[in-house]
Amino acid sequence: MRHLVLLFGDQLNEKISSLDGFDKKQDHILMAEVWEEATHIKHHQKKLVFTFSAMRHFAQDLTRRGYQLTYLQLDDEYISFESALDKFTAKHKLKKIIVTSPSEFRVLEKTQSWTKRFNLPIEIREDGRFLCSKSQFQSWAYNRKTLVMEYFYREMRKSYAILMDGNKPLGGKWNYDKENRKPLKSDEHVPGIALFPPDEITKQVMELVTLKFSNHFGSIKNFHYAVTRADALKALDWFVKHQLASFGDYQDAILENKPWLFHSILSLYLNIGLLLPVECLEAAIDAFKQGRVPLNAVEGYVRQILGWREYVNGIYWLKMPDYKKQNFLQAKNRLPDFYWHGSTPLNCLKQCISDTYENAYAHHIQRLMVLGNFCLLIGVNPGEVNTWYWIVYADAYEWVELPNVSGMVLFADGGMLGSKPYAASGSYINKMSNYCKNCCYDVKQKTGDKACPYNYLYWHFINKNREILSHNQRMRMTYNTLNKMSTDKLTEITKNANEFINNLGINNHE
Ligand code: FAD
Ligand code: DLZ
Ligand code: SF4
Repeated sequence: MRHLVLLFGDQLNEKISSLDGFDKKQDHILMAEVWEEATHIKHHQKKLVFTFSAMRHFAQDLTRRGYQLTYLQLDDEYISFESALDKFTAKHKLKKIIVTSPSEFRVLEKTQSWTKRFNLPIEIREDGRFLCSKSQFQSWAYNRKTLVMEYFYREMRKSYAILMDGNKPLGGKWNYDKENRKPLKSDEHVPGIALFPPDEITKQVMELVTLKFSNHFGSIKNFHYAVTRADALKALDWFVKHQLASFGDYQDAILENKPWLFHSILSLYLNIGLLLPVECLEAAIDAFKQGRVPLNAVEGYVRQILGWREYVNGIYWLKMPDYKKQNFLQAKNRLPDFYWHGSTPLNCLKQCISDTYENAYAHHIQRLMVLGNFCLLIGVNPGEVNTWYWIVYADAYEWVELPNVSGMVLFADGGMLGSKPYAASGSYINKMSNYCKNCCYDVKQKTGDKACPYNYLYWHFINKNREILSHNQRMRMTYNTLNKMSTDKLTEITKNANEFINNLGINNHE
């Protein structure tokens, strides 16, 4: 045996860089289900089913294509990648171990220590699935006063010549965000998503997860995600045919009991490797060129994939490991228990937690403006919020979860990712969703027993962080409004908010 390629569980693509130059006669692949990865955080049960089933299908696929491959199923012997490699390197004489750079800082650090441990050269190759390499992002970020995503996105559009008319953006505007904020009527038809019933392999994994991980968060029932590349490509096709045309218009909308709306639900497949970002972009742009989808929809989608997705990956690798420790607003409270069971009278939170529990998925505005916004307003410490998001979503890996949570939601990085906190009162949730109609609170009331808690929590948050945030130009109007508020009103807001937070039992007095 010449080279051993260790394929990590989120690198499920034949085009992964570690397989470049693979010699089917002399080289070998190792894939391993290991306890450390499954339990270092208590992943949602559906996420475990998705990951292990996709890994097993991919291994089967590669073997059919003539790759020599050893697949280790979860077993007490294989605690970690190291124990899997210990066993393998003891049996086989190798010249080198090759990996594509792992997507997580913790695992990269481990990998870098393996040369010493196994007394073998370890070749760590760049992950070519991203359209902006770590070094390209570093060059872009170097010496910039601000790392605003919009500027990065424009550079990416230019360098890949996507939706461009020469040097100018197609249609004259870089961004159609303002047109992409339409609320949806409750009776509006939504197309649903492509569903893939579990096959034998998935059913076996479901049994394993039920047996070993039933104490993890989330429902295992009704598993319907794609676990093969062929099915993930069908899901992409479905999105482009049935959802993309309305993706832009209703990007920020929320409806009760309609978890998918016009979202693609492709993040799972992109992040695990079953789909490549470039092929999602090509499919969307082809549909636009054929006149099947409007510009605001395709631009909205391109911005998410070519802009946000690449940008958060760039930020993660630029700023780790310090990024994880940031807590600009000094938030210390604990995460409310109901984030784990959804039993709360606040209907918006109850619905979003229930969707998350059922599907290991919630769409962007649910994650940002309902679940995240609440944690921001009640001052939950970034560590616990990050862990929750990392556990509960099937598409969650630290590289993408951390910048979204610490940067976009909690303003824990002091404004590197977002120029101001995404704090909002109940009226935003009422404008974009139909949750408030079925809630015991009144979204129109600002204070008092019946008032929507988001309303007084919002002003309490603004008031509490006055010293830190009032210098921010983009917060000027908000502070002008606060300054005009009567002392009585502000006292009532503070009283309501403190009582509410005390009743949650999350105060950390340390
Ligand atoms: P669509 O609405 O169809 O969007 C299209 C694609 O754009 C997505 O598939 C995704 O690949 C990409 N995208 C869009 N927004 C972002 C973003 N902000 N960051 C990175 N990629 C983006 N996304 C994850 O993939 N994993 C996470 O762990 C994750 N955690 C998040 C936590 C919070 C608090 C927030 C606010 C956002 C988070 N996101 C995360 C981003 C976004 O919410 C998800 O990518 C999106 O909901 C996935 O569903 P979709 O595929 O249906 O997306
Ligand atoms: C998410 C995950 C889980 C639950 N289990 C495994 C596993 O057993 N083996 C594996 O190779 N990968 C797994 N993964 C994905 C890893 O967490 C991911 O490969 C690392 O984050 C790489 O940096
Ligand atoms: Fe949420 Fe407030 Fe609306 Fe209730 S009234 S659903 S708590 S925003």
